[in-house]
Amino acid sequence: MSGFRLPDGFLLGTATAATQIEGGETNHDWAEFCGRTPSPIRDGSTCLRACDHWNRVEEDVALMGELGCRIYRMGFEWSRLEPGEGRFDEEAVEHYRKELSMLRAAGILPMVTLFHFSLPLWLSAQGGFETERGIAAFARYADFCARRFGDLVESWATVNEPNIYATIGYLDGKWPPGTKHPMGVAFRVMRNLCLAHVAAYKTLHGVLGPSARVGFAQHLRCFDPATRAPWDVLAARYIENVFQTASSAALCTGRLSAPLGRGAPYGEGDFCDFFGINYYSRDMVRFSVHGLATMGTPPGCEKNDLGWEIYPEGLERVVRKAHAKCGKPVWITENGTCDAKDAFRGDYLVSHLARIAKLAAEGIPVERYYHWTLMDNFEWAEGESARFGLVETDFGTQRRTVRASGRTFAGIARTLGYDEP
Ligand code: GCO
Repeated sequence: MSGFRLPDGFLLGTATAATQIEGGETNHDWAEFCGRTPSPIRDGSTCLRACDHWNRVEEDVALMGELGCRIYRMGFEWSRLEPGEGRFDEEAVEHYRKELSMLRAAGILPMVTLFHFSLPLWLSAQGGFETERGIAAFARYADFCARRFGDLVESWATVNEPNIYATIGYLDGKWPPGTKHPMGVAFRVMRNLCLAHVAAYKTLHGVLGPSARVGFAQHLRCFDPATRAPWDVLAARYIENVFQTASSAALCTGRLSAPLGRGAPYGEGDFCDFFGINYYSRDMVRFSVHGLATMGTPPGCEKNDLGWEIYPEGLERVVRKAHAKCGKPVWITENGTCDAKDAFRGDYLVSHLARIAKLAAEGIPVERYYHWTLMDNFEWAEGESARFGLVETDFGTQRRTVRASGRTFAGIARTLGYDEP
């Protein structure tokens, strides 16, 4: 592993999501989902516990200080802020305002994600983003957040990973709503989430003016053909397009293309101030007569605890592509790995940041890196079993312990460089 230097002014921090860390909230679809029998969560855990962050904000902000974080991507839990349709909760507003102020006082700039997978129950009962009502509801919520938090939030990620949300929730049925839907429904949800971003982008700038920084966090992967056979090559290209290229274009420009639709129902324009990329891994695609394609990993590759290939070059590839297409500064809004033993997370971090340093040295504007994630948390259908934290969480006692990789991160965050030991 070689050393690297990031440009002056480069910002590092961590990313989290409200549902994955806060605990204690019963008024959203993930809480309802976790409560089903048999449990749809691998280890039977529920997001009601998570990291109890709602009651430990101060401790966790101090932890970020220890890790040298200059930025932090956090989520608002929509159901806490808007527990009933059009009814907003002042106590939750106060809570988040306090948290944002605490971060700023610690010298950490807060980015807020407005939608990170959990829907208030009143909205999931209406079908969430299956219909355009979801878009209207989201725009109203964004308007509220802009007015009440605009003075404290440094930047905004409207929606998180429309493509992952639609595929795992609606195609695989492994996340709420929890049943497999026809492909058309999944694409409609993806489309509506992209348009919800466009609507929220306009709303946030409408309230906060041109200086607000608004983008999204899009999940980008590499899709490579498993063999050189033309059908595998075509399948890989096709999957890349339907999974991420079409939705990235819709998020940036408001214009829909197949399989999401046609035209620009919410207007065509320039709808991101930064391109937020969540990058984790790559899939090797093989054409299949049964369901279009199957995904795998290259033989003998290094993998994390969840079997995802560790492929740092992929980060470089997705950044190049996204920047070439959209021309905006790129922020890595998530990157990290599942490693309970902390055996390879440090190397993962270093090898991925080395790619960022290389891109920045070439003049590609990659400006920020938010590591996923601060501490082990409730990892959706994997529950508490999948550990992505720079900090280890003991869920029983809620004790946090900084891992060796956390210390590596802190060193890089402070010096903006890494020297090979
Ligand atoms: C996602 C989310 C995160 C995950 C992370 C690790 O990609 O599903 O944005 O909430 O926890 O990606 O899987």
